[in-house]
Amino acid sequence: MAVRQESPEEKDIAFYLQYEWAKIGVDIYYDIMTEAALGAYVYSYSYDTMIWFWSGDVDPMYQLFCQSKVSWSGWSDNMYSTPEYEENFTKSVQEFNVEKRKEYVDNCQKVHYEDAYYIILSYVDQTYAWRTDTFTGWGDWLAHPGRSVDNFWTGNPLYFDLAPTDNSPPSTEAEIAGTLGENGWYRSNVTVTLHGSDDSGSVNRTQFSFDDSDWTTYEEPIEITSEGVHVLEYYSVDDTGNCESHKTLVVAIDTIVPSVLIDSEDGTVFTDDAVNISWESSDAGSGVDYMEFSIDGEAYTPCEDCYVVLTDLSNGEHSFEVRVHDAAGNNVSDTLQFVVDTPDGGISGLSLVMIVSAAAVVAVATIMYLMLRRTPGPPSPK
Ligand SMILES: [Ca+2]
Ligand SMILES: [Ca+2]
Repeated sequence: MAVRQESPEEKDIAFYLQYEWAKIGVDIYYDIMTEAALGAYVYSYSYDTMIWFWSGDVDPMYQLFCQSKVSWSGWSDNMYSTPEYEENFTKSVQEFNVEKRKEYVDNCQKVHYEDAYYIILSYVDQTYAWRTDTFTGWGDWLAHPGRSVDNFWTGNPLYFDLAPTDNSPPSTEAEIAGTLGENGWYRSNVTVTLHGSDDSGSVNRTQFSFDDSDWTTYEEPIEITSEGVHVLEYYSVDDTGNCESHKTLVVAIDTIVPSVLIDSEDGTVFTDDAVNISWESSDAGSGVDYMEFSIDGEAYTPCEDCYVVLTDLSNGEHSFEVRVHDAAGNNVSDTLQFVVDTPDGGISGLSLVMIVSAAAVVAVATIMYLMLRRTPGPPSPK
């Protein structure tokens, strides 16, 4: 007995037959072989018995044909033929009347049964398992039994209708609404809207996790209202179950201006030529990015430390402003109204101009003196 090695059930059946038939004195020896080897063996018609697999169409033509002489050296497994079978089979394929044709078909089955050239191994609770999620187009097998997978002969519509389902994951884009400041920081609350899309299917759901929270199904835009750096992770799944790789969105919010406080009080009188002004400043959000100061409303000058030493200020009232910027672009100022009162009166702007002018006059006079000295006289006799 030839048995397919690919079929565990058939190997079990062979073992069972050997065991049971031995009880009534029938010895069976079986060879387990590949289906390819079994096919070559069977179609050489040199075997004794074998176990193989057949399937059937809804229409009986295919199976009756395989038991007819016309399929010898073709689909016939066993070179079976009897005149009665051949006559009924030939009439069954020539008859157009359904009821009449059924008679010929039934006759073929009767011959088949009585001659027992095949023994049908029937397993009532035959179980099939296959995935329906990787292809679409299965149709309704109850309404159309011919579509089922075990009716494959003569171009089962399944094989024309089945199409691979969606194999690619969806994609999710995050849309951010808020007031974008500097360096990627937002200076307002932020609303994140997630848009999932799928090229060849439809998005089943979008999931998100905010600052390491449990994964939640996205239903409405996500409002982020707290200061600081937040991490939003998200992904979508399509109807086929394809899952997008997780994406990460970092949202940094800093809506609060830095703090700044000049150490001196308004009205402070400085009696030294070097006026020291210091302040405290910090920013708990994006941090202090840079500082600048202005004297008496003039242009801002950058400064790195929280103090300046001012010289060259004339005696009298002055104003000082320090402006502190955080990395998000928020800024704040503090001002100081102060008085300079030094014994020598300081060096006013006017006196500076006069000193520079005097220096320039000296320089011009020196250059003219040098040029006059170099003026060549008449050539001296040799
Ligand atoms: Ca997809
Ligand atoms: Ca800030």
